[in-house]
Amino acid sequence: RQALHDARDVSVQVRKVTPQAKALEHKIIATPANEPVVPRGYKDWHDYDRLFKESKQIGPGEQGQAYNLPPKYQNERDLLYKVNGFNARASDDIALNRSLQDIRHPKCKEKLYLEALPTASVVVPFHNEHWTTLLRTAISAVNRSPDTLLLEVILVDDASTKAFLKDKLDDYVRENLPKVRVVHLPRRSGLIRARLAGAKVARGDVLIFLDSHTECTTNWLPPLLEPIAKDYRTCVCPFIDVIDFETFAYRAQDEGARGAFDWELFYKRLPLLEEDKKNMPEPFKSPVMAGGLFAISSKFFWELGGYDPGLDIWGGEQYELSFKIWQCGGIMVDAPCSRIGHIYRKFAPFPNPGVGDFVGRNYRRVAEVWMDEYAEYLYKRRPSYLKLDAGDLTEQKAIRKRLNCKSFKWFMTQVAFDLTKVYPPVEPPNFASGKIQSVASSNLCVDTRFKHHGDRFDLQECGRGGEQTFHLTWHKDIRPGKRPVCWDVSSGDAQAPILLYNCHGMGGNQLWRYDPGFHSGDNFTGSVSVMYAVIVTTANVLISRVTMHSGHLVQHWKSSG
Ligand code: UD2
Ligand code: MN
Repeated sequence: RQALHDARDVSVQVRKVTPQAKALEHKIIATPANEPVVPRGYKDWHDYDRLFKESKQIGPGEQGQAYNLPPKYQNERDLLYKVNGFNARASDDIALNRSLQDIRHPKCKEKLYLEALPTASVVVPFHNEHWTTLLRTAISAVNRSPDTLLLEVILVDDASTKAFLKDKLDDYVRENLPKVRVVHLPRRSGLIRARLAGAKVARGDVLIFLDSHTECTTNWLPPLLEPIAKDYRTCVCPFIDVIDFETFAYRAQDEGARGAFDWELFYKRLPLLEEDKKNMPEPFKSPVMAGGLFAISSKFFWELGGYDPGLDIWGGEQYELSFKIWQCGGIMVDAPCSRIGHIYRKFAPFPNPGVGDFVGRNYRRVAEVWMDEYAEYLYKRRPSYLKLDAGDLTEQKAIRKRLNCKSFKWFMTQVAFDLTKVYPPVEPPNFASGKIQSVASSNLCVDTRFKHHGDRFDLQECGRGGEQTFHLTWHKDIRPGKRPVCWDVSSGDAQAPILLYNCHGMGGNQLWRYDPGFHSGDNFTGSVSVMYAVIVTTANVLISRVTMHSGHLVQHWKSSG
C-alpha cells in the first residue's frame, strides 16, 4: 500500500488513479500504462486511503447498515425519541466516524474535477440537536473533505436549552476537532438568522449550509464546488439521501428529481427532463432547493442580500433564496455525485416558541416580495395569511429593484415551466364525491374519523358523525373532506393495510380508479369479514380490491397484465 501511495503522489498530475481503491484491496499495483491521462488542470479528488480504511470498519451502523437497538434500551430510547423525533439512542451506539456504502452513480467514481477549486466554510445551525448526530455531521464533513478545500465547520447554536450543548460542546470541539468552531446566539433566532450569523463569520469562498443531523459521503465536496468555480452565480445542491429515523440505515431517496412546490408552498418534486437523464451524473437545473443542504459562493449570497432576516424560526427561506437566485441572474443545479444523508424526523419535537404562525408570516413575506400575481394562488388556499402581519418589506423589495430581478412569471414559464401541469394554480374539479358504502352491509360506510398521517381506518355506521365524505380528486387520489391526507397503500403485500398518508398527488401508492363494473359476487381469498369494494386501485400493473380484514381496511393484490 505504501508503495502504491508513493507512486500516486508523484503521478497524480499525469494519470488517473481511480482503480486505486480496488488495487489496494486486491494488492495489485495498477500499471501506469493502463491508466488514462488526467487532463491538465484536473484532479481525482478521491481519498483512497480513507476509502480503504472505511471499507474495513465493522460495528453498529457501519457501512450504512441498519442498526437495531437491543430491546433492553427501550426506556432510554423512548425518552430520547420524544425530544428528538428520531431514535437518538441508536445513534449513540454508532461510531461518530461511521462508514457508509458508496451509492453514487457508477460514473461518479471516475469523475475528475478542477484542481483549482474555491475554499469552503460549512455552516450548521442547530437548536437542541442531539449530541452524536450533531458531531457526526461535523466529523463526516471534515473527514471526507480534502484538507485544502474545507476551511472550517461553523456550528451555530440557536440558543439551545439542553445542558450538554451549553456546557460541554465548546470544550469537546476545542479538544477534538480543530476545524470546527461553535457560535452561540444569545436568543432563539430561528434557523434563517442562525445561518446568517454563521455566514457572516465564515472565511471560505463558498458557503455550504447543512442541517445538524446529516452525514457527508464519499467525495461530496468537489462536485459542489466545481460549478461555482466555473460561474460564481451558480448555487449547487447535493442529492439528499435518507438516514432512517429508527435504524440509521443509509439509503437513497431517489436518483434525482427537480425541486418544486405546490400552491400551499409544500415542497414537491418534478421528474427529471429527458436531457437530464441522458447527461447523468452531470449537474442538472432545478427550480427550487429543498432548503437545508446547498453550496453558494459567499460573494453571490451577499450580493443577493443573504436571506431575508425577517424570516422567523423555520420555513419559507428555501423559496425565498431559490426565487431570488433565479429571478436575479443566478442559476441552481443539483449535483448527483455529491450525496449527503439527512435524518427526516418522524415528528418535529420543538414546541412553537410562542410566536404564532411563523410559517404563515414567512410565506407571506416571500409571496409579497417575489411571487407577484401568483401570490393570489397561495392566498386563495390559505386566506388566513392575508390577516397576518408580515412586518416591514421595504428592504426586501428594494433588493429586488436594485438587482433588477425578473418577474415571477418569467420564473414560472422559463424555469419551473412544467410545474403548473402537475400543480395547477386552479384545481380541476373532483371526479366524484360522496360516501363509500359497504356492498355487503349497506348501513356501513368508510369512516376516517379525522385520523392522521400513518393511521389505519375502518367502517362505521353510515351517517353517524365521523368523517364519511370522500373526494376522488383530479389527482386520482381519495381524500376525506378537504384534508390533504390520502388513502395510501405503501406495501405490495397481500392484504396490505390502507393508511392515511400526506397526499403527494403523484399517483403511485395513492392512485385509485372508480370501477363501475364491480359486482359483489366476485371471489376473494382470505378471511374477509365485510366486503364493500366499489373502488379498485391500480398502482403500476397491480390491481386490487378493498375489503375489511381484522377490523381495518386492506387491499387485495392481484397481479394482472
Ligand atoms: C427542511 C430543510 C431545512 C429548512 C426547512 C424549512 C432539508 C433536509 N431540511 O426542514 O433545512 O430549509 O425545511 O425552513 O432540506 N433549527 C434552528 N433553529 C430553529 C429551528 C431549527 O437552528 O428554531 C435548525 C435545526 O437544528 C436544523 C435546521 O435548523 O439543523 C433545519 O431544521 P429541521 O431539521 O427541523 O428542518 P427540516 O429538515 O424538517
Ligand atoms: Mn432537518
